[in-house]
Amino acid sequence: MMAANRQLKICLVGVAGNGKSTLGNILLGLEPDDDGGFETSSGARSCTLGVQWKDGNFRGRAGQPIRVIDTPGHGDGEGRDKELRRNMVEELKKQETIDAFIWVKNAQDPRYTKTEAEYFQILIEIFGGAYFHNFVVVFSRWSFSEKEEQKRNKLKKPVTFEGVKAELWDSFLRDYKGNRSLVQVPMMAIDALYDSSDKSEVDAFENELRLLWHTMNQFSAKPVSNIEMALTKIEKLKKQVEEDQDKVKKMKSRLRQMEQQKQRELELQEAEYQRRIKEAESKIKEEKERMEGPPWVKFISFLATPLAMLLGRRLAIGK
Ligand SMILES: Nc1nc2c(ncn2[C@@H]2O[C@H](COP(=O)(O)OP(=O)(O)OP(=O)(O)O)[C@@H](O)[C@H]2O)c(=O)[nH]1
Ligand SMILES: [Mg+2]
Repeated sequence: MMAANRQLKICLVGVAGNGKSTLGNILLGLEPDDDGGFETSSGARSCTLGVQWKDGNFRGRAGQPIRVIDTPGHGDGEGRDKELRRNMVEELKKQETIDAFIWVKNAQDPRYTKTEAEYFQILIEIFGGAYFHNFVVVFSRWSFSEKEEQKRNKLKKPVTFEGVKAELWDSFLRDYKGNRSLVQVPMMAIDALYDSSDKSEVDAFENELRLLWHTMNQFSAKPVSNIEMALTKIEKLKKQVEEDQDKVKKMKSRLRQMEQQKQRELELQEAEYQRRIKEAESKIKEEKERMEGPPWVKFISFLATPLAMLLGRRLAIGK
C-alpha cells in the first residue's frame, strides 16, 4: 500500500527539558539516551540547541519510514528563546511539510505553566490555528506500574491520567475556546524509561506507542515552507518600544534640522535689513547734501550770518 510507505515527518516541540530528544530516540527504536540518537540532557540545562532531524523507521520497524525532527526547548530566557525560535522557523521551512507535531509534556509536573502557554501560543501563531489538527500531546515520565498507580490513588487528591489529561484540555479550552480551529488534541503517555520487567509498564508503553502511530497516520501533511517567525507578548512590546524610540530620534533630528534652517533664514533676513538700513542712511545723507547745495554754498551760507551782522553794525555806526 502506497500510504504505508510514505515517510511521516514528526516534529517534537515543547518547553526545555521535558523529554523531546528522549522521545525522539524511542520513536526511532533507539535507547532513550542512545549514542547514535539525539543528545539528551541529564541536568536542568537545555541541551538541544538547534533543529536536528534523523531518518529511520518507527520503532526501527522496516516499512514504517519516519523523519524525527527535534527542536530546542523554549523557556530558557527571552533573548536566547527568540534566536532559537528564529532558527527553528528557518530550519522547519526546509522540511516543506510536517505530518505531526508532538507536544512533549512532563507528567510529573502536570501544571500548564505560563511558559508553556506562551510557547504553545507562539506555535499556533507560527503554524496557524489549523495546526491544531496536527497536534498530539505526549506526556513523558508517567509510570503505569501498579505500584505508582496505587501511590497516586492514595494521595489526598488522587491523581489519575484521565485527570491530568482533562486538566490540560481545560487549559487549552481556556486559551482557545474562541478559536474555531480548536479540535480535541489527542493525548497519550509514554515513559521512555519504563521498567521492562513490569508487565503493566510494558503493556502501556506498547499500547500508547501503537495509539500514537495510528493517530499520526490520520493526520494530513501540513505545508511549512511559508511559515513565519512569531514573537511573545513581551518581545512584541519591546519591539514596539524600539520602533517608537527610533521615531522619537528621527523627529528630534528633523527638529534640529528645522531649527538650523530657521536660524539660517533669520540670519539672512537680518543681513538684508542691515543692508537696507545702510542703504537708507546713505540715501538720507545724499538727500541732505542735495538740499544744502555744493560745499562752497555751504561755506558762504556759513559765513553769511556773521557777515550780515557785521555789515549791519557798520551801517549803524556810519549813520
Ligand atoms: N523517567 C523518565 N525520564 C525521562 C523521560 N523523558 C525524558 N526523561 C529524562 O528527562 C531529561 C531531559 O530529557 P531530554 O530528552 O533531554 O529533554 P528535551 O526536551 O530534549 O530538553 P531540551 O533539548 O533541553 O529542550 C533526561 O534526563 C531524560 O532521561 C521519561 O519518559 N521518563
Ligand atoms: Mg532536546
